Amino acid sequence: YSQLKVLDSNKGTTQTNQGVLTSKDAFEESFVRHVETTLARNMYNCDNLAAYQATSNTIRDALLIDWANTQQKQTIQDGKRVYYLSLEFLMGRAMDNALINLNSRDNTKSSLTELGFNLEDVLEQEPDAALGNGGLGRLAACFVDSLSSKNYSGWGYGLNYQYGIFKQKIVDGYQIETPDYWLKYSNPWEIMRNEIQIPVDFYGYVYEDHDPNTGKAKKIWAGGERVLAVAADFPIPGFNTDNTNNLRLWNAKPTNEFDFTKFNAGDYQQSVAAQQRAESITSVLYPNDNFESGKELRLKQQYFWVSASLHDIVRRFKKNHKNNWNKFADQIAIQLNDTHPTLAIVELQRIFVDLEGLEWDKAWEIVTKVFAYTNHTVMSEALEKWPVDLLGRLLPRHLEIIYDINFNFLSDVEKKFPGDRDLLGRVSVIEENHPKSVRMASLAIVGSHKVNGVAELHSELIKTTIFKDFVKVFGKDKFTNVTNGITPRRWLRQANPKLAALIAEKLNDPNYEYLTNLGSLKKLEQFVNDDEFLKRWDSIKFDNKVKLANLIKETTNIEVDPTVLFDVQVKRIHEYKRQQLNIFAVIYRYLRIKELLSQGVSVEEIKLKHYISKASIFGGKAAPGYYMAKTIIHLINKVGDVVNNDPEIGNLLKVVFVPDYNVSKAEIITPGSDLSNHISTAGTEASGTSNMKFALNGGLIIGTVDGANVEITREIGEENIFLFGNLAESVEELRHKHIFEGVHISETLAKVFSAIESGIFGNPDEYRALIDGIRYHGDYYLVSDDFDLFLQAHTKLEKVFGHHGGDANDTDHLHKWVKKSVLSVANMGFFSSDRCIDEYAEDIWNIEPLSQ
Ligand code: 9GP
Repeated sequence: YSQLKVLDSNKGTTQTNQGVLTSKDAFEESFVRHVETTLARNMYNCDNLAAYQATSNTIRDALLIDWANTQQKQTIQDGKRVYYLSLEFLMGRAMDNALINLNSRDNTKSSLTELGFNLEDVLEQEPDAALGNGGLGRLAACFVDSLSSKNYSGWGYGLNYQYGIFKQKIVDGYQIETPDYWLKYSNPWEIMRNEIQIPVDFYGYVYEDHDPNTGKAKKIWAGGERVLAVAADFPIPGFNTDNTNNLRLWNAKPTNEFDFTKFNAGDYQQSVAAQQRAESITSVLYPNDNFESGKELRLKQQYFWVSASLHDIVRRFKKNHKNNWNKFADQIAIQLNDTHPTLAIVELQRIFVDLEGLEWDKAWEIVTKVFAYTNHTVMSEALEKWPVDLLGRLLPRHLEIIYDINFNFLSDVEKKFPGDRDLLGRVSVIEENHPKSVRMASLAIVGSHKVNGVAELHSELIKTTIFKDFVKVFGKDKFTNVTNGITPRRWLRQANPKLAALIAEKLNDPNYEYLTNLGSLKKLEQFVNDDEFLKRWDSIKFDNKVKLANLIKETTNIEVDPTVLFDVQVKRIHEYKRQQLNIFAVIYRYLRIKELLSQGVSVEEIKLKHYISKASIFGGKAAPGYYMAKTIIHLINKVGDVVNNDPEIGNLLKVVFVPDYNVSKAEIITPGSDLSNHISTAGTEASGTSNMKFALNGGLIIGTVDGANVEITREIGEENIFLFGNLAESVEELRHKHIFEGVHISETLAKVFSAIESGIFGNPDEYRALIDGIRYHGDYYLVSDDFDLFLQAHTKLEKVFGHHGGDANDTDHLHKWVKKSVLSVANMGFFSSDRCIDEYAEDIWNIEPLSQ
């Protein structure tokens, strides 16, 4: 352990000799020391949990050295840094990822074995850091991994929620939410920085005063409530590099200032309660995905987080550059992950004008160079608007600044488009409605130099729909696309070690360098006619399916046969993602199979001529207040109860709902799928990233022409994906038709509806809203239009899958399905989040990697 750190302070950097990462003796010594000191236990009663804690502390010690060195190096090189502001970082588990990125997995595994532990069991002890809802938060987690792995100087800023996304239980088919107190055993990966405390104010009032030195008028924001933001840092190791960036998450704490007036008035309890309330700001993650709830506490969270982050950033800048504000935009880029951090624009303007005394125009010029905004959705219910009254009460000075920003902006628009009052109304940051509100997306666009969507189709759509007027005002160059990506370290190497190893072997790349150069997967194409290779590929998939079958057995008690087609849809439950389309198709399949059986067709014949055996596997959480999504979950579970308990059906069909879908379950489900569903109504899914994860793990996709499916198709080839459904350009027309001409329910869908209405899946009233929404209320998500196309796509793909039943010598399956699987993996290089971060760095942030 003592050899951990070899300082070479002359060069201003430290070199590391991280013995614990490479030497068994050093690891074991550190492990024992942590058991005895950090945990105050002894080796005789060291269980798996203690082993996890001692191991993570050991790895963390090594990580901290890289982290400290990186911060020192970044400060010395003094290049531009990007700050990624995200209200969600859905990190999942940290240990396995750290072991992989630090290249210490083998040493740790064998050291633990010598100490009497099994690495896999130890890894299982770690709770997921579930500080996010879905794609948006997971994207942020992939981005910080890529920032480190590609040697950029980049920090994440977010909130350190005590309760992450709720845990989902399924009771009698219903979703039940229980709190996720993930910090039960403390978090070895967090470094509490109690010395970094930033006061954040709320409420109060604004008055005008005069600067005693210059005599100029200035605004003072006074009174109100004060909360402290205390930093917790999470080192983010890069893969095959020492570069270790920082993820800083804020905790809300009460100030030491105590309200003595209340105390003297005998109201001690109230002043304590007020202090306790402070902590509630960071206590819980809002469990909504693609939906804004508009709650005051949410706005408080947003301001608390951006204010602390901005003051921290400005403080760091001033340490090196004093008040040389001209350099600010050369040193700092800030990316707004969705509109949640938009108040950062206002806060930086306030810091410059009110606190640092800059002229308004000068300040605004810097602000707009610093910020860039990523839009992640076109869905109106997810676009944030804050009532002016609420915002003005909570942040009175900010509301004034927003009005000033808007006044200047509208004056410019008026000059450019004189007399176009409608345009002014549409682009205004203030929506003159009831209630009057602040449009956060408009504010984000006005205050940023670039706005990007997250896949080509989505980036085009925002330019022609929700942000059309802004394209007119600012010109199209301000709008750009950066297609999302995923980190292949977690989503290939960690989730699918056998496949990652086979690829490394075939690419002759023992150090897995392809993981930071994912384009080299292309070389796999040369093995596509090699039967031995295809068999190995297929048998790895089979092993992963066995693992998934075990997870299903453990969590639902349902047995699925790993030789059948695993047909998966795991993601947040949302009407636009259309899990209802999928379960309706499952119901149809069940009804047809029953019909065939009743006509005397044998199971064997059904398998050969009609339906191959399959397991439909679902997973995902519904926002607690989202009735329709919860109804869909209920229906899936009830269909499962009927189908799985029908003795006639056997392994022809199983329907599974895996409870509490999260990152660590995704690491098992993704590699274990044959087929995954990405079947959103065209034009609604901005990108999707699980589609990338499945394809990178050799699963094929059934999908609509939506989000990143479009580019996945382009990369892997149309023949390797099963596309169906109406296109985005027809959606408006179809919706219109539904309203004016009614919805056409095909014969197949009608059968499904009448089965549900017959009560075989429980009380039909429970599904009334779901069915009526389609039949009588306009079928907004076009389930009726795509249903038969979906069934046809299934028929087609099942022919390709064949009846292989896990038989590696079934050459038909090998040559048709497995080849497609290989070809899709070989062409997924584009979807590495490393490529994505390089694009942001070059086109938006203007930053270069650090020299190593
Ligand atoms: O719904 C999008 C999803 O399509 C995308 O992949 C993800 C990351 O860009 O963001 C999601 N959007 C939100 O969660 C809310 O805007």
